[in-house]
Amino acid sequence: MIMQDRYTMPAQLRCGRHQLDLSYPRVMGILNVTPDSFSDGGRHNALDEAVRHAESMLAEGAAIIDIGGESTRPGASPVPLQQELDRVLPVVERLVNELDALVSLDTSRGEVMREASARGAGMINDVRSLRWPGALEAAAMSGLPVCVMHMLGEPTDMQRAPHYEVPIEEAVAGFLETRIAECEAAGIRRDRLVLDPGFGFGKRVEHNLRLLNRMQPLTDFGLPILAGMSRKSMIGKVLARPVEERLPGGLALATMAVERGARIVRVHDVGPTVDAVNMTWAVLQEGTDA
Ligand code: 7PJ
Repeated sequence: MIMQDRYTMPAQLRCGRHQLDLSYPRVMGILNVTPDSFSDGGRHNALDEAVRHAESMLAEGAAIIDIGGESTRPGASPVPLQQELDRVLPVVERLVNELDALVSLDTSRGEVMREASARGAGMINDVRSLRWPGALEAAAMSGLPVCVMHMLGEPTDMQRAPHYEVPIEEAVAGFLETRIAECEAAGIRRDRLVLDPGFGFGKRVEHNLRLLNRMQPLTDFGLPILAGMSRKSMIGKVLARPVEERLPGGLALATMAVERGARIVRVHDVGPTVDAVNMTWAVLQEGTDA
């Protein structure tokens, strides 16, 4: 494993026509276009409403809009390919053409990656880390940065008694090390990768808490880290809050993720998170010339 400190990681990520400056923490706004999106109640599935929602997240300071057409909530099954294409492609087109947004595509399918990159998407975000057939090749061909995420199992079964033989942070780092090697072997250069611990994906609440507290094995890769904990059940479990009351808990987690080295936080509530991470960053930067 190459040891680097978190400040030597690539600070600029070329995302198609966009350049993403990661010399400070950035916020990725979640735009679900699945009718069953658990925390939006399916309210953002109409095209116009999706565009309006993205526009407001950009106005609140989102650097990236992450579009997902497949629900990966625990227990969910994959949607048919055509349905995923029909859901996400019109949204990609409008966000790129009308808002000039940096769009990331939350997908595991090579076909969706190809079509979305042809329409101007700037990043690939695959919760399955390019393990589905054809995904590695499609991602490599796109030339776009890829977020590779740790997940144990599949969304259909991942929360059924997840168990690890080694400490969670070692399991996640080992998995990501293998995925980095596979990506590099397929022609995806290391400086195109973003790493994600995969909070909530095949992890118990104790695993999630420990992983956030011990991110160093992940930051040691010297690559940007993306963390997604917004409204997740780890907040619900610790604080006994329903999904619509998880913002304060989520802000605490976003703050902590940045303090532990994350450079992208993936959230539903963009405005409050931008303030939380900018405040955190000001403290972390005190005394430097940056
Ligand atoms: C994540 C994601 C995450 C990345 C989802 C939800 C579930 N992509 N897609 N990281 N979570 N990279 O938002 O609650 O944590 S879907």
